Amino acid sequence: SDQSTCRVGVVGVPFEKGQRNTGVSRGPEVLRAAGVIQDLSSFGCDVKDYGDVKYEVVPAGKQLSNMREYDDFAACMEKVSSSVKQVLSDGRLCLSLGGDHSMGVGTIDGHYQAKGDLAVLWIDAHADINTSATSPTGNLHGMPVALLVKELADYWPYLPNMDWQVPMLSIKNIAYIGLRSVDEYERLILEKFGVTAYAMEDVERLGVHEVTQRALEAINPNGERSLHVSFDIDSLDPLEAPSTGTTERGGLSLREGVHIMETVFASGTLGAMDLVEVNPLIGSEKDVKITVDAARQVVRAGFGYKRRGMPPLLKQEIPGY
Ligand code: HAR
Ligand code: MN
Ligand code: MN
Repeated sequence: SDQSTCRVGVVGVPFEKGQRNTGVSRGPEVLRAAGVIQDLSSFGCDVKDYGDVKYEVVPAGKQLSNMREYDDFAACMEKVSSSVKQVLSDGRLCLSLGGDHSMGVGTIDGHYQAKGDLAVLWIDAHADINTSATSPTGNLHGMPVALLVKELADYWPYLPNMDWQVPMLSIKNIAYIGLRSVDEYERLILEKFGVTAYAMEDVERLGVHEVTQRALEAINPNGERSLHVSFDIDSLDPLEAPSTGTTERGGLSLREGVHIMETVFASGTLGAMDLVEVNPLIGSEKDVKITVDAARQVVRAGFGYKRRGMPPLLKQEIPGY
């Protein structure tokens, strides 16, 4: 059955310097402790934990303007990229647990190095497509998409210690779902390049299934590209995922998030998934549990879990007396 072919490698990215809240770096630890890995093995995935990414900082020797904690970012993402590349080269799908969303630079770079041309589905309340010249905050978790796309390469200064990373994505091969907090220059970029972007009002108008099908069709019409899904937990409504640094009300329901990932799985194109921005130091204990449970449901849907139920793994006959 196709259950036994589900092979997954998990990479933890305890990185939080792409934004200002303490705690996101503990995402991998709380997601593992809650049972993300057992969730997948419980329905037949062969899961291997590759552990957490570690890095040593090499100072760039100059300050980069409006890119907070750049040295740590550059050093960490090089390691993230090699870990993700390793998992995929071992013949596994890759699940990367964040960590803040700046890690998308590392995970997508590693995915590209292993699989070549990609399609990227970016599920987020935010577009994360600021450059250092347009970012209102200097937070790197608002910039990963702009670092990855060829079309914006000329809008960056020279980035020391990032020579390993060459912008390789075509902006046409990215689609967004869930947008509801987009900065002015981000909006300008999305319009200028005609980026496929389904904001919340599109989810309302078309429904989540249609939006997801259209997004996948736009970025991967023949299904020949390996699909990277970068799932920011803040795409969900704060009622469903309160423990994250930049909540935006009016978001996706957990059911919509799960439906997107079930549709992704059904497409048969998934190569790698990121689950980012879970911050266990935000909110009450109950908030954290709600958020982590939501993350687990979204992840398992992406790797093949069906809400209608899964058949038994070993014994295929109905037990009798
Ligand atoms: N657009 C704002 C900025 O650039 C806020 C960005 C992001 N927050 C996130 N990423 N959680 O999706 O700083
Ligand atoms: Mn994000
Ligand atoms: Mn976000």
